[in-house]
Amino acid sequence: MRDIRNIVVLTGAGVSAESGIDTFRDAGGLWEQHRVEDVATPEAFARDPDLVHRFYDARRAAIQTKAPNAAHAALARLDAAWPGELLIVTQNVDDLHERAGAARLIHMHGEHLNAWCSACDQRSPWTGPLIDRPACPACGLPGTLRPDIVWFGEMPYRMDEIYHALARADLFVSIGTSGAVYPAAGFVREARAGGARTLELNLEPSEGGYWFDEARHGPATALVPQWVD
Ligand code: BV8
Repeated sequence: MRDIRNIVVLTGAGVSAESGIDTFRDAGGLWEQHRVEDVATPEAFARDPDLVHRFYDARRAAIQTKAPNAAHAALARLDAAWPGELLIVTQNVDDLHERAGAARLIHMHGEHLNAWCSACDQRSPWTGPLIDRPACPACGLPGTLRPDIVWFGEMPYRMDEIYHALARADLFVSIGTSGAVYPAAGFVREARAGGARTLELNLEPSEGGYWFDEARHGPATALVPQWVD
């Protein structure tokens, strides 16, 4: 087996579950009887922007009351100590990886704490509930901000960098994701094609669990420190 120098870690909602942030399996369909797929789309935003703003304003407020857990902390320790290449790709839009200290990090599905202006196309730090139609910090226009979140049907961020890292990876570790959403769900196959070993750390087997060389099942706050340390 070749030495492990370059690592790619993919995280999903399961890594933040023990911080008290609902995963999509828990929240899906529970929120005002809407499936996330029905609320997290450009069409939903065009159809009913207040519904979508309420959904994201509520989730953003909830995130700000949560703290990183032992899994986020272990990944931050790995990031600080790993001498080779390391990239943490998160599907999550919370900022718990950053607050734990991770630096080599990509939010492929956007970030709750940013807003994106449809008038000037600038992204800026979120300043308050978007349902109140605050002015864009960059261009000053009111009512032009949307959540800086990649919705279903939209292209995830920084995919070139992610595929480049997957092609070079010696080890791919998927943590706390159901493997239900693409293109993230296909990363394990990209990594395998590049010759990487693949490891899944998840509460239960994911939809793509059979693609992994090894799988360990249990809570992330137990499995991730055990793997990192
Ligand atoms: C795109 C932001 C193309 C929103 C999100 C048919 C086949 C294949 C693909 C498609 C298809 N139909 C449509 C598509 C494409 C679509 C897709 O994949 N749909 C799915 C539903 C089939 N994908 C897209 O649209 C993507 N874009 O394809 O663009 C394109 C090309 C060119 C030009 C333009 C466009 C964009 C997808 C991004 C959508 N946005 N997030 C928001 O956050 O509000 S997705 C959202 O759901 C999350 O970000 C995440 O990615 C996904 C949920 O997944 P998980 O994170 O895995 O969460 P989940 O709850 O599902 O699972 C949690 C896991 O944790 C479970 O396994 C559980 O067991 C585990 N767990 C729980 N507790 C713990 C734990 N594990 C450990 N410890 C614990 N304590």
